[in-house]
Amino acid sequence: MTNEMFKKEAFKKSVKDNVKFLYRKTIEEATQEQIFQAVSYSVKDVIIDNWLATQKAYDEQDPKIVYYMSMEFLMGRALGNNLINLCAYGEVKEALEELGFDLNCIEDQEPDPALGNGGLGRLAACFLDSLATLNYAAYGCGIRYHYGMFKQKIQNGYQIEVPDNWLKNGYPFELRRPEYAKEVHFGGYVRVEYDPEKGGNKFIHEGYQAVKAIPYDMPITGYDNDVVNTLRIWDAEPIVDFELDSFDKGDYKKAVEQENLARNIVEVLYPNDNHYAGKELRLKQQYFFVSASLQAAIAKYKKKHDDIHKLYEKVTFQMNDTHPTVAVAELMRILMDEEGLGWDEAWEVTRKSVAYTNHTIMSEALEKWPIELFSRLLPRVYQIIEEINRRFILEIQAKYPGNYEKIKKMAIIYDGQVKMAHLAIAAGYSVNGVARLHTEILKNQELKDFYEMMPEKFNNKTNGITQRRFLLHANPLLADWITEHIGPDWVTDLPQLKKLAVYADDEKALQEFMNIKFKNKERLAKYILEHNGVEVDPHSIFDVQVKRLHEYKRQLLNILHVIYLYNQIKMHPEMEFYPRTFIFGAKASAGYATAKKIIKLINSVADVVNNDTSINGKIKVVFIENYRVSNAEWIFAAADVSEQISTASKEASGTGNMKFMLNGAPTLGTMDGANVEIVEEVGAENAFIFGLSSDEVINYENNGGYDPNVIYNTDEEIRQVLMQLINGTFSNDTELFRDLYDSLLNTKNTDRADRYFILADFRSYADAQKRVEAAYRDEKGWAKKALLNTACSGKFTSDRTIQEYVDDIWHLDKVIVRKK
Ligand code: B1N
Repeated sequence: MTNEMFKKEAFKKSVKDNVKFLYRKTIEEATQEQIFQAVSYSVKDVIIDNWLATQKAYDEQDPKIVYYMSMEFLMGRALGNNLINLCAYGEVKEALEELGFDLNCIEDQEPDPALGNGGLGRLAACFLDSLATLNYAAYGCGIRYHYGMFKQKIQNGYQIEVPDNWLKNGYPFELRRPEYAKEVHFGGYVRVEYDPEKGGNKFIHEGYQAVKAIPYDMPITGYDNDVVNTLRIWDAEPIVDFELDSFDKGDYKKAVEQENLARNIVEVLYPNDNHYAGKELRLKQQYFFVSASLQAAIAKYKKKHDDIHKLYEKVTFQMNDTHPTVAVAELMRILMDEEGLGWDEAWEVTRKSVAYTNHTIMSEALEKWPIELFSRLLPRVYQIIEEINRRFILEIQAKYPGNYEKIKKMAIIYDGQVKMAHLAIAAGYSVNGVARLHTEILKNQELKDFYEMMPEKFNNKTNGITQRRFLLHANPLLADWITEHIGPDWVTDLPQLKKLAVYADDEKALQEFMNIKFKNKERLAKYILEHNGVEVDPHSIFDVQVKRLHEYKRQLLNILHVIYLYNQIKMHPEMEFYPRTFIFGAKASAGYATAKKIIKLINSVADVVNNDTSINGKIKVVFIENYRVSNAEWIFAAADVSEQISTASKEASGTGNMKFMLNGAPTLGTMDGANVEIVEEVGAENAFIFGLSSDEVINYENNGGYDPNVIYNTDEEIRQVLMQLINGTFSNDTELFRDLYDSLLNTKNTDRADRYFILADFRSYADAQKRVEAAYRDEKGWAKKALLNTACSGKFTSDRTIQEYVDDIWHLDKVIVRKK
């Protein structure tokens, strides 16, 4: 099913024409980047027709729409993905070859739109792919950051952050829509006036600063169904230029301030993952895109419907964590102050329209805004939150008379802070966690009081990933092999992969499966040589941990274990050891000192180990610079072992774990997040599980932690590894890693020692690693495990996740797009 446009000759002509129009060049004269632009415009041309057809279908069929509200969309490159979803990848590859170009190199010209940090942002991107593929009407709503996630350079082993100017050459897959601009107001004060018509008070917001929000739309193509949905990201522009006339001299200062506000607001993505910094600009960003998105959604609804009381029948807002939770109060404001509804009517509409997803229980990620800041920046919105809080407290009191503990724990405003999660739960009609274990922890621990008061709101939606990007595009060899064996339906029906299980004992199939893995390892080895200058052996075990750097994810456990193995090999040169390549990739938040120090440690260990000829290259350590969506695709395809080693209870779900599994890498992990469900699907014999359970961890935590010094004092080998952090083994500066050493043993900090149970889990981890090695030596046994991981990964498609959101939360209708 290909489009006319993708007939080779027509496509080649279109590319040539674009090169001519855009650059006044012939195809021979154009640079690779210019070819990328020209090809993208040719592809966009096809997409625009589908986009129009989709809008028309939505207009005619009037389906309910979900607005996925998220501060982050980690889209990754669009060109290859669009070609995949348009089923035109092969044709376009050939057409370009005939013009003398390699599609892979052309794809490589595209900046990686990195408008997100990690899992939360990438999940949003996978959800958009699945929504379009499943024929649901959806908008992604977010921010057009001028600078996305920074580029990471490694210099002398340290992370250096380089600005990501992704818009520098213009981004071909976006469309500016100035006709849908909206105004957003900050600061000022609220004047209360009696309105005789209403028989009540009117609230008039005055003295504010205004910013113009301009939407840019990016097309989201569904797979082979002609659907094109929209990711709408908002840019900010000053309002002064078109209102300058009305400014008297006294307003000049304000005009300049407004201009600065507009300039700053969308400048940069906060590079924090699982961490709340409490910055005023961040709250401005949140309100900015939430207000603009809600205004646009309501304007669209009103075009077709005249009863705003029934908004929730056609519209639902999913809040991706608490970051867009100000939506609750903003919707109330619009309904009351602009649409003229009374409180009770507005509340009825609001509580039926908004739903909340929780993505973390890490306490440092909880958003709690100081009242002073909040009320100064958003005076009217704050007023509304106060009233929501007052009424919510009355409800708590009615349910638990005299129980003031409950109020203290559950109030939306308490201790001088606005607690965004409490607001989201009090207002939302649904509260979900992102893996079964995580949801259980929410219900029984973190949000226990809320669950007891309103159990009907709570539900689980285990995360998923799109197989279109993370298998079909990322791993073409395996994708083709699978299609040869079970047909192509897995592309939109991932549980079909189960059919591969019959090959689990078929020697030829296993051999082919592992040959593909080997080719992917060669591809990655080449990348590593080109980008890191390190030579790695594709015959070694590729043991991979790629994800954001965070203490709870325990990259430190991994590298300490590498040191331990290194010591073992040095001490027992004759011992059997299967060569291993430990591959890391991780960005650390710019302000997260411990995380950055762990990056330095990994690189320092790499320096020592990789250059120690006495170990005959048995261990290699590689830190892949600038881990991001585009190189992730190659990394997952090449992995033998998937390191998912977070402290149990801390990783809400994880989604990288699913991408490894899909590509045939068994999990080496703790019983945390979605690992639990991965093991359930693939069987414990096809994974390597270790460590404390979440119950054990939570138990320790509720009782003041545990004492790592007992382990330090009794386990000589662990003690040696720790000593090596501070005795000059990995740095001449013996103080360099002192903080890491201290964090584990608490000889200096007042904080709890080894918060993330690294020493507690060390032995169990080392054992699991031994089991990995033994299993890998058994070639056929390993191939079977690898293949079964792919075969059993069907549950983890985001298509399944989205269908569950639709069935249990959103209740959307399918839309069929037919082109004339
Ligand atoms: O969300 C992912 C999960 O798979 C991960 O387990 C989880 O860690 C991740 C504040 C976050 N939770 N919270 C964040 C990101 C940015 C920020 O500013 C918090 N990210 C997650 C998808 O469910």
